[in-house]
Amino acid sequence: MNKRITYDEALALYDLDLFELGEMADKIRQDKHGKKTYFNINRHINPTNVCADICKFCAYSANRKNPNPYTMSHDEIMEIVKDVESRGIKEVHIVSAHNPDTGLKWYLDIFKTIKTTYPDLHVKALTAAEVDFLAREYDKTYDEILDLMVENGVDSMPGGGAEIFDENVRDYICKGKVTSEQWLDIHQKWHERGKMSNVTMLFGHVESRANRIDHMMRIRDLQDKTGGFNAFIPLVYQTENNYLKIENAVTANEVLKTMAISRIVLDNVPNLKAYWVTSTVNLALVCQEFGANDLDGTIEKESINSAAGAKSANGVDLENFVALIKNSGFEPVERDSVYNEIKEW
Ligand code: V47
Repeated sequence: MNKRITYDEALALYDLDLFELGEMADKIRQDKHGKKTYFNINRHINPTNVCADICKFCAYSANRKNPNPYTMSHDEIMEIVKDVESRGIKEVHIVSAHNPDTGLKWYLDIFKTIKTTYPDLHVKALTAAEVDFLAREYDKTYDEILDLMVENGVDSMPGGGAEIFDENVRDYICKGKVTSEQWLDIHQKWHERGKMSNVTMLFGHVESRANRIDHMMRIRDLQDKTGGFNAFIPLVYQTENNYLKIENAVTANEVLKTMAISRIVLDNVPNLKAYWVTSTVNLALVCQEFGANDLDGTIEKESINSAAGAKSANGVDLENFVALIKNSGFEPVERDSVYNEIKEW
């Protein structure tokens, strides 16, 4: 059996030639998934941008730089869900800001309404950052909030809010939000309920390469205990309309290296997602040769990353998406939200 890579060895991988690294990651990808690239037909819904927290990297929440607060009514959300369901969309990915004015019921009732009306629609909702916010705001334990999520029909949790686990960087970019330990604790508790989730990493801002490896190692440790993460999703930091003031976007070389290294380090996480929204579609296609076996989905409408400059606001259409995967030499496979295969396109 291959020896597991250590923290120091993982950090040293950044010194390798990009293509050498790509070959190592591609071998792992091919062993796990062959040429298959997974995607799903999904719709992101972001019901409110009013936020009690101030993350320096965020361009989505209503604030001085984005003074357009909105909060959708449940009727408005159900109009969207009705429309997407009628067009065959199989997952709604519902993530909001941390709105202190709506009440806990507003956050939870919508899941129950969706699930009662459309039992087959997968509800992926509430990041660990939202769980922590709701627990604090409404004086509940994490266990209580997670139980309420299950009772109200949440099927899986997205990987948002992980950012970078290193405490110093975290303090600088999103002080006051869920801590790293709490983020991991919430996912552990979710997994202990037999539920699956994803995990992200926001990179390309003030963090170091060492911080990224530390982030991956903490994920690997939890995954050893629970096995509950479906996918790792490195999110490329978008530079516009936020308070971090990073002028130079991370290079494609660094994105590809980070992808490849995460494929090597996270030997226990089955899927590596190249989230085209933050990497661009073109680079996400290249990521398929650097370890990535998942391209998220058609998305349809996206608000969080597009607020920070990503050209993703209207998603991509299915035909085009499938053709791009095929033309880049891979096999597009539609999956459900927990990675059961639905259809080879
Ligand atoms: O947690 C915020 C990130 C995340 C910026 O689980 C930014 O399948 C880049 O988590 N530049 C939300 N990123 C999105 C997310 C996600 C997306 C797709 C799939 C899944 C999944 C999860 O967006 C936040 C934060 O890390 N974000 N601002 C920015 N300026």
